[in-house]
Amino acid sequence: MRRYSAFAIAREGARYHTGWERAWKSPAPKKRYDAIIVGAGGHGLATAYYLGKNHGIKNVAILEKGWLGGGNTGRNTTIIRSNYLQDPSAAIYEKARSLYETMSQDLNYNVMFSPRGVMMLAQTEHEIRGYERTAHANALQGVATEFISPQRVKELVPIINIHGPRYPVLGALWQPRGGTARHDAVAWGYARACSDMGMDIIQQCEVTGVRRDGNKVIGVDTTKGKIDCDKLGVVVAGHSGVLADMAGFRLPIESVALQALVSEPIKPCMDVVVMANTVHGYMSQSDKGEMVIGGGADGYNNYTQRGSFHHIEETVRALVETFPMISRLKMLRQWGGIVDMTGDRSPIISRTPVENMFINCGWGTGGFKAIPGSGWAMAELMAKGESPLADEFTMWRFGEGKFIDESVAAGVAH
Ligand code: FAD
Ligand code: PYC
Repeated sequence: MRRYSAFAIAREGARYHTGWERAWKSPAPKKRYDAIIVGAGGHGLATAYYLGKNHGIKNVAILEKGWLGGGNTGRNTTIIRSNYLQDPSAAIYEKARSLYETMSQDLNYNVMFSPRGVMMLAQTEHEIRGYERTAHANALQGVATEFISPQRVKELVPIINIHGPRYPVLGALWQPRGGTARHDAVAWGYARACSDMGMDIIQQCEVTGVRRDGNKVIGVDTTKGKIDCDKLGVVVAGHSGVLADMAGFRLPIESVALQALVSEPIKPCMDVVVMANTVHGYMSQSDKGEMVIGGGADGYNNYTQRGSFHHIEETVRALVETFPMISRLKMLRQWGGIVDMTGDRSPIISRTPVENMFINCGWGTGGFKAIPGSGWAMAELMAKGESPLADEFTMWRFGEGKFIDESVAAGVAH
């Protein structure tokens, strides 16, 4: 086991946070790789990392059309939890949550995992039943959650108003080992570890075509030229449909914007994460003191990575009854990311109709929490042709009617 000290972590963090990452030199692509991963978001980087670490496959390139972590990975609100209903979901999200617990040591990079606890408020009778059912399912799955009373909610979150006239707090699904992590540190930590293994992370390199010999993938066309590979992993979130189209098949994915905003920094006032799904809002406090706030997804499909004023208004208006103190906060920043939604709100980790081409997408509004588990499963699938964690998440389940319905656990309105 590598030794590291708090000082070493701080020094590493400073090196990245002061702009070292902006000077990351993308190497020129080689002519051929054993595996190419398209997309240097968290899921793509984690896939490459576990290909090297778990399966010894290190002649790997990660191709990114923008900059590493610049997609949803660097735009998300970092909630980590594994309180899903269905067994295959609980397995992969809990695997991911448990890998987050030791990620800083594993990568020797401080990802600031903070298991401060996540609660999902029940504000209707219907939600009480739903969350009690999830707590029972989680008990059988070995995921530690419990349904707690309104009084316990108030003890854990003193700033909450549990007696709202329209949306009283009737209880909550509580996962004490859920929490948050620093999103860009997760991307940079995996990136550095991949680079240390000799992998190439090539930024400003957009994949523009998938090349095949018959039905077998042989490489990609990119804005930096042709590159050959034995295996291709496509991990591009909201652009998955575009890549599938290049390879000649269709995916059941819709791309929509999900927005978030942060307030000015204030003194520590809330040390857990709260999601209020009936009112379509959620909130946590960052280490800098900003209140991190998000709402539901936009109601129409698009590829515009932007926020909008009407969305701020809707989200904040919804949350103000439950958190009256936010009515006096100044908002600082707002942004959007393009999330890849499937019909059953569960991901796709799958072989494709093209031999040796694999796809990982459909994490929708909730994939940050899954990054290590997803990378673990995708790497296993690419290396061995199968992975127990990924078995149920094939793209063919939509044709077979074997949905993994997680519309409640997804936790964000869409
Ligand atoms: P991305 O990080 O988007 O990476 C995909 C990469 O592929 C991008 O960098 C893109 O540039 C690249 N790419 C695309 N096309 C090409 C191409 N042709 N060639 C090369 N590269 C290409 N999840 C949670 O679990 N908890 C949360 O609290 C949470 N909050 C969220 C809040 C917001 C506002 C948003 C937008 C999302 C949120 N999510 C959350 C969801 C989460 O961010 C995503 O599910 C996750 O980050 C997806 O990671 P990824 O690696 O698949 O995608
Ligand atoms: O999946 O927990 C989640 C989430 C919260 C906000 C966006 N996604």
